[in-house]
Amino acid sequence: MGKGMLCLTLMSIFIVAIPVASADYSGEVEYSIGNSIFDIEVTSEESWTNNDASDLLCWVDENYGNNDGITSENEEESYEASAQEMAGTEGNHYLNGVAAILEEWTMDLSFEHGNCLDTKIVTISYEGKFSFNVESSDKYVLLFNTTDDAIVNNLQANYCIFQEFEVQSVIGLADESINEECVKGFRNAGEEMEIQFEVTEDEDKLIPAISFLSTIFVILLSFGIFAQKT
Ligand SMILES: [Ca+2]
Ligand SMILES: [Ca+2]
Repeated sequence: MGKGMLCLTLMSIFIVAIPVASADYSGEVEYSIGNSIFDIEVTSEESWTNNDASDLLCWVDENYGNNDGITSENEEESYEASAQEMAGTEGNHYLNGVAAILEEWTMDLSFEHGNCLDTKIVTISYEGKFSFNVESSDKYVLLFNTTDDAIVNNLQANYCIFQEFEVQSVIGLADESINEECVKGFRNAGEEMEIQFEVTEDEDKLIPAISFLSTIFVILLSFGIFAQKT
């Protein structure tokens, strides 16, 4: 199939024109909850192909190596190690206006070592944690400051952190879907993402309901004992 034909096929699948800036990048990131909503865990997979892959590896050779046009294993490792230096810095997420602090961040690249211009594909997986030093509340706003770089339009974000919450509104994600646990969608370059959510009312009501029932049970029980004695 020629390239023109492929484009046409894709266009007919995606009737709504998606502003794809680069077909050479795609990624998926998943956020899950740690101990609480204040501790978020991240895993992510990205793939870079063709020109974007070459650009990335030539940049690694230049900035983490000897700039000889060959991206070696050593250079790969020193770039990977640089991710850990991100710990302690602020991330792009905000919870009720407070910036996330990156607690841990690791990165693993996979590619064939050699001439960076010949690179066909690079995959990168990330793992990390970030936390929010914010007071607990009934209502939350999670904000993500999305970069202007159009490649992020090809990054799917899955926020699976809403088990104990009810999502009220989502803006700034394309093709979004919302279920009980997760909000999923593609990032929108240059647009702030904002998810408003609240503590589930059921959770609040469940505990008083249980204690009300046990109070009645205790009353009935003591009445029974009292009635027997007389
Ligand atoms: Ca090199
Ligand atoms: Ca590696």
